[in-house]
Amino acid sequence: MALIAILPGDGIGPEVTAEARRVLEAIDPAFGFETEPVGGAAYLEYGQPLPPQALELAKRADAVLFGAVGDPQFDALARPFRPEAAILGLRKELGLFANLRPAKLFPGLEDASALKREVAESIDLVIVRELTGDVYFGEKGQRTTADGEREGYDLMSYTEGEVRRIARVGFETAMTRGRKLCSVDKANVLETSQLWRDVVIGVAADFPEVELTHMYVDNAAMQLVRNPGAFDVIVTGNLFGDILSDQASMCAGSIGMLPSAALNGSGKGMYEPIHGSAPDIAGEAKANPCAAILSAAMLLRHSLGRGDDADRIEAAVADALRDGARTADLGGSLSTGAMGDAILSKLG
Ligand code: GGG
Repeated sequence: MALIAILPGDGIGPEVTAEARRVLEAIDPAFGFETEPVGGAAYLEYGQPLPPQALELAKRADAVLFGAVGDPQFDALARPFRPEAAILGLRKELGLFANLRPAKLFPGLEDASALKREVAESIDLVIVRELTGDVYFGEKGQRTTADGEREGYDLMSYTEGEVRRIARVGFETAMTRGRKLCSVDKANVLETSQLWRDVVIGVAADFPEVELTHMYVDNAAMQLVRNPGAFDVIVTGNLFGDILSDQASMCAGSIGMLPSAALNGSGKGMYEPIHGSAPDIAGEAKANPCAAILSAAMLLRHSLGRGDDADRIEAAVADALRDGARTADLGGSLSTGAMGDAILSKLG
């Protein structure tokens, strides 16, 4: 039976992954689970954010359910010891180059959206974010200039191969949906983006049924709040995708609603809510578990070949929300566990 690695991480990570695990147990009591600390929690216990046993578990498991990492108490640490090194290390070690971030407004959440109701209703898109390149993984550091000033740098680079493989995921995703792909870059300024655009146009030849458009990232940020319904699938780089998906989440009601799947093309994947560890509400049972539960649904669909069970979970979330179940971020007062109960009660 499938082994699911749970890496809860920091802050609200353990609270939301606990609810996602309850849902997975309800789907199939035979699933196996193993848990290891990562992030700040692992640093405190083992002196490193991604201990070898956590990485070994992630490699051995059929799929990984990740919570969130980060805490201001670790801000002064050198980068390799900071909690975020766990998430970046896992993505790199597992080769998880493609990040699917669906954003849609669940019926009933119109008033929670940052947008006007009639605009909010139209949002139903997927952001395909490149996940193992760009400034996150380029050469980085701090140095002193000739004038004696401190200077920080993060190299932005993409190879043709890196762009080609994420572009293919973008086109393939568009083929499963509305057959519209918007490639987001900053090709009027950045060399990486000019290469990005050339390569995406080359890949488009293999997908004649998909309507391809290009948009500068600043315009995409504007269009996401002006007319999100115009987007079907967005393919973009690591940094732009990180920022645009947080923006899209507020259009869809809350950052607590957006799941994600990080994939490497082998069936193996790491699934996590797009939100961070929210240390301000950690331990208060206020966190919205929907994004983690929807991430568990993506895990079933993409890594375990159980699309019907994924559909059941997504329908249960929609039903619970339609009945008025709300955590604080959605304007309600349910605890994390009570929101999990509301969703479980709809699973049938
Ligand atoms: N669950 C998402 C999370 O923990 N985010 C914190 C983080 O390090 N994010 C960086 C990124 O997603 O690239």
